[in-house]
Amino acid sequence: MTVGIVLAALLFTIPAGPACAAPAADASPRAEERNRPLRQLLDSAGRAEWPTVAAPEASPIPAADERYWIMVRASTPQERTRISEAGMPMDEITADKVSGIVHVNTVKQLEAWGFKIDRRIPMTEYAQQFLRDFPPEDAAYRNYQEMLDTLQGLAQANPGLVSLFSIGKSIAGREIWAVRFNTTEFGAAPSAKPGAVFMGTHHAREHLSTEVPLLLAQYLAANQDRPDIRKLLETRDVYVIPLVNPDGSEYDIATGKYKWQRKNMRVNPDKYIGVDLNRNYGYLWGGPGSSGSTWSETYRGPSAFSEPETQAVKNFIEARSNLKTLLSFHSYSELVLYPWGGSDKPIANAKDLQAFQAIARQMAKFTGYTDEQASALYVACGDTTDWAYASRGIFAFTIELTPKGSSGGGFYPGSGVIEKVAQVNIQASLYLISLSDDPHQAIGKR
Ligand code: 0X9
Ligand code: ZN
Repeated sequence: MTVGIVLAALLFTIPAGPACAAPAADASPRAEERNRPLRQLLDSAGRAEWPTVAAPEASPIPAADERYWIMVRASTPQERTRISEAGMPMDEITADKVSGIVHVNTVKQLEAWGFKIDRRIPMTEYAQQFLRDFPPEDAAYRNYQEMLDTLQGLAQANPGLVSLFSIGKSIAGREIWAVRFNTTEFGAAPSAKPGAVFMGTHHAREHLSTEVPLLLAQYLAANQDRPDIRKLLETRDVYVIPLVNPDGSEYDIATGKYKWQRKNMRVNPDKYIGVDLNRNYGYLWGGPGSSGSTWSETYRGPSAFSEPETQAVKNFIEARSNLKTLLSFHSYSELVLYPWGGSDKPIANAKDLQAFQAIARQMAKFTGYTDEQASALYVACGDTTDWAYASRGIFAFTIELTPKGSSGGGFYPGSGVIEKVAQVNIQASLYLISLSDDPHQAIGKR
């Protein structure tokens, strides 16, 4: 299916509205790559100019980098002066060594002058080792700062629609950001309009689950003048929290090589790192499918909501009684899941169960994924959606993005999948937003 056809399906039957204004594009190669998927998403439909967001200047690795990181023996100021004359900035100095990044000519000069070079690493390798970002081939994925740049750009460009605020801090002190789409209320002001919340990346390595809600937010802003989207925006209170676990996510990419991190970055008393945030929510906390061992990938934490990240989500949701629907993006497996996940019993309220099933079925149609009760995958207590439904009556879903397997799937499916995955999940998300006034209306529309 072409992008145009997908978007035509997405946009229901209402014709396109006028294009949005586009701020100046960030022309850096990295920003170009990062903005590419969504540009295609929109431009190929012949629709809105894409409002690109200014990003900090990137430092791409030159194609033919003639520099080296080196460590040279030097113990006196005189030696260091001479080394400096050869063209070496001394980034680090110890009693008997200096290290820094130099051109190959400096290496030759130092050797000619008789200096002993203990270590030399080509710059391309050095950057791979120490780059605090996604590997270059996955530059389209946004790190924490780039995600924040995107959200700030949306809020600045759309003051009558988008507001940005933090729902709380992570265990390492990073803000957990939310953008709100509401035409009449901003920031933390309460709203009587039915609310929908979209979240991503409870699990650090599931970076695609940050991109999808981010792209949903960008889509809503870019298409705000389309009559169907306008109608949704005027009648709903929509929140997007793309990165619930910012510490884990940044740790996962900190060296330029993925770390396969799942949990948050809590340093447990025995020094094992992390709590599984999707086992830390308060409904049936501590039950099957979660672990009490700190070393476990499904460690549930010492108590329900022990983690600042889940506590922030809890506070956010409990402060907003208008929230009616929730979608938490994870990866991977191509599934649309509904409660219960902590029990293999079905939801007792027959009308709610019917609505959950009908909505999941429809979202599965939009995405091509499989819909089922979460426990059909496996029983696991303490996840977001069980708590949201049990404690707040919210129609809460988990979507597992991307296929299984190594090619175009798994936790690191590559940047090539972003556009397609976003397209179908934006459709499912718009559907969920549209139902948020009364999720039961889905019954009978299967
Ligand atoms: O195990 C999880 O938390 C989710 N899968 S993931 O691979 N992203 O880790 C699935 C949660 C679904 N809920 C339950 N089965 N309870
Ligand atoms: Zn997950």
